[in-house]
Amino acid sequence: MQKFLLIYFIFLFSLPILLSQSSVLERKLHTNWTFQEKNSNKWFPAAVPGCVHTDLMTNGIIEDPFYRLNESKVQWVDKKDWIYQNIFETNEDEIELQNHELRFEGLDTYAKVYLNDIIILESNNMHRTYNVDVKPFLKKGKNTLRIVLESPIKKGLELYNLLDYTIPVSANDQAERGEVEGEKRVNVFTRKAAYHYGWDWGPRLVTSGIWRPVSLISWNDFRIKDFNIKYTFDSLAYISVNTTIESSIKTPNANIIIKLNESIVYNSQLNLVLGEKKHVSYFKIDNPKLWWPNGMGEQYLYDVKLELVNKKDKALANQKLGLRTIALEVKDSTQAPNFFFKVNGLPVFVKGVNYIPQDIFLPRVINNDYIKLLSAAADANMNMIRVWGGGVYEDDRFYEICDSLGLMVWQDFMFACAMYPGDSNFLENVRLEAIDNYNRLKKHTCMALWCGNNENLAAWKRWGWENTAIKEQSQEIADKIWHDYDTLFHHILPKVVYDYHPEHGDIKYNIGTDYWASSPSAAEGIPESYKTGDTHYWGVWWGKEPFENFNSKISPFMSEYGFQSFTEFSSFQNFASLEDTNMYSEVMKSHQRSSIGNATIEEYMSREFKKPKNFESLLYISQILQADGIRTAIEAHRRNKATCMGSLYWQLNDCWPGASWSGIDYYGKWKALHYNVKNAFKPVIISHEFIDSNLQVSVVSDLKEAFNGEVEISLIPFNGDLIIQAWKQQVSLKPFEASTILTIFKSELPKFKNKKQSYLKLVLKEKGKIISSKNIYFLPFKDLEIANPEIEYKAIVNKKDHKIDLIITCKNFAKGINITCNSKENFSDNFFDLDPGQLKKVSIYLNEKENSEEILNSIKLKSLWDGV
Ligand code: BMA
Repeated sequence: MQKFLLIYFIFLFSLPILLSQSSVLERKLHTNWTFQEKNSNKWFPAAVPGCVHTDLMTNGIIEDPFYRLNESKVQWVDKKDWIYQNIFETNEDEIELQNHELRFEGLDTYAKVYLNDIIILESNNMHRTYNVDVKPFLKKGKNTLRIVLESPIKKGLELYNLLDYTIPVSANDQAERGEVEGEKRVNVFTRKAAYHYGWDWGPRLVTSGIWRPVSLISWNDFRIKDFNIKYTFDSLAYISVNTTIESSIKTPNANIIIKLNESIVYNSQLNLVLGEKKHVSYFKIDNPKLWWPNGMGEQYLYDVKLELVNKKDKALANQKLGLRTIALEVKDSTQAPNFFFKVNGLPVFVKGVNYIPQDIFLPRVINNDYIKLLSAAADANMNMIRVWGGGVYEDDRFYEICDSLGLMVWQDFMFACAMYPGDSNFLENVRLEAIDNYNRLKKHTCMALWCGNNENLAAWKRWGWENTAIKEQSQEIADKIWHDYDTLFHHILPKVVYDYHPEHGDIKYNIGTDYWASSPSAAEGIPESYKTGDTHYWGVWWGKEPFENFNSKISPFMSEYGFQSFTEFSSFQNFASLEDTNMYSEVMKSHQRSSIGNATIEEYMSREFKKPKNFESLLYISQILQADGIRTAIEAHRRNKATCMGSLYWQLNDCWPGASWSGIDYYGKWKALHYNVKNAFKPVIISHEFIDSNLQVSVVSDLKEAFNGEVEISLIPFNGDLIIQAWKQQVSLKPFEASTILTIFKSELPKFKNKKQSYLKLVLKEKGKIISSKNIYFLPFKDLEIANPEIEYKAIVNKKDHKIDLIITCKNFAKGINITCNSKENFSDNFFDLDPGQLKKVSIYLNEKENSEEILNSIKLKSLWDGV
């Protein structure tokens, strides 16, 4: 945890800026905005970046849509057009500069932009950045910038009605809840985050707004428009820097200087020309330090600074540079593994998670949220995040933090669970969006893979959409829909990745970022097979299959699988009231968007646990259930690393408060799942599986070096009497190896007479220290005879380190010990099992503002025994 806190502070105080140029004036236009509903005459203060729903909330016009059932009261907002207006001043010095550009990094979505009543831009894609030359329109003194945002629903309906066929779209578009005419699912017509239209873990709140920064950029003479770094390395690294310079003067006397970690490594004269010029500079690094994913080594990042200077002016730009190779290796089904990532030449078992946007109202997500969430992922031993295709291409901060934490990024293009239009306007819009974002993100060391879409292929070929289109429309229409799919995902997007790929420049460099057309798929255009490619396994949850099936449903790369839980009680209290404390209350049903949600949690819970004794216990036990299930999956994937090289569960986080598959709730509270994932993703784990009722014990290592340790297995009665130390064995594993180290035949197992009163404990030690452990229960918890654990704790306040240490013990075995208190922060551990008579230390981290007395008085501990 400490390492991540340190990184957190470094980020807080040194926000890296990608392009900061002294001769270039860059001014954010983020103050003095007002907004109105079009054709009303009342203006209200507005926030930019922001969105209409949050502005309406701030002005007291709507209530918080997250609270109870309020979401349904604000469905009118997306049917209206909105106007945002800003009056900004320019002074004499500024207006004198030769070039002026307005940069819009995010307009959501159908925007007409006027500067001093002259239309300067019409945009229709929230994922794009628009740069507009405003020199002819900018005035000295007052300038009025007005942005008219048309209703995305009205526009969507217009486009929908123009088509003479129906494009299949999943029910995640909650058109009915959105009170859309004819319940038409219009999300695919608009290049806007699909999850705004609803998803099975989120509300339907279709926003409009200026969701990313707006800046006025003014400059004289020249500027660095862009720069890209390419490299190749072994014992020496050869670096080439491609700079695009834009100049409005011709002077022979400019110099281009490159500094690496503050030392000059390149200095050369350059002749500027009017307009754009490209310049390539080269330098070498002796004994280069490499960048590694989390858990495999250091995330070394060089600091590259570029200066363009002449006697009068100076333009600056900088970038972080991590030296690494990342490649996706795809092979045929006769080979194993056949779908895996190699970093710096070594195969990497991918441990990670799927990410969705952190809020339905995107501008509310701030730097701190990125740091906390991504640090939590790295802290849980992850090395990859999949940015799922129904959200957005994330903010640069997201990728910068991933670079620093060693989190590789699997980046979907923004297409999910739908087929899409194929007209030329749509395709060109998407192509430009892909270029914008590919170029922006390729500068990041963390980028590992670009993927065309999420589940569009699966929907068409496996969920039956193709057949329905043939039946309900015609073969010709089905062919057209597939043709449009093929054009977009097999031609346009891979071409962007190819054309703008750093490898495809003047020299063959080896920093790859690959393209995979659809997740899941076996190969291009071929649905998932479990033999090649990646899979989304949803037999558990959607198919109601038992958790044990995670042990056998294993493919070369598990890019999705998951199970839901509820938020903890303190989070519930933020969005609901005490009258809602029933799983089937209107509020609980409304904050559950999976069509089979609460009943499915209840069904799985009844397989494993006794009926929770109250609502609070239900919430808590749902988290234990989810954590146990997903841990089964992670361990199974890791044990089978000979064939399976990746495990990304669904999902890391939430965009609103409610039931979902997340391991961290909307308020940042770690669920039981996240604590358990941290253990399951440790570099070396002990694990088990019953095969034909024989117990197989395995050890899995992701270490680059060999592992030597010792396994101990004991039979422990719940009351702690007569612990039987049953097996002890030395283990030696080769680098990256997973191996079954012991099989205990079923004939040996009955030695443990009383299956209701004892459990088997697997412990893995390295140099005498426990590094991983696992409890095996012989029956479902509901059939075990667990007594009151009689948990006790002692609290020690550590003011210096802002924490409270709890020393916890129990007389009898305790399952899922859950600490709650008023602290806003998470704990060093939680939801853990404790052996009878053992001591466990847990730290509660406090933030600067938290009062330790208050926290101490609010501490409560419970375990499964208290909940049923
Ligand atoms: C996956 C995702 C999402 C969805 C999740 C849970 O397949 O791609 O579309 O939210 O399942 O159903």
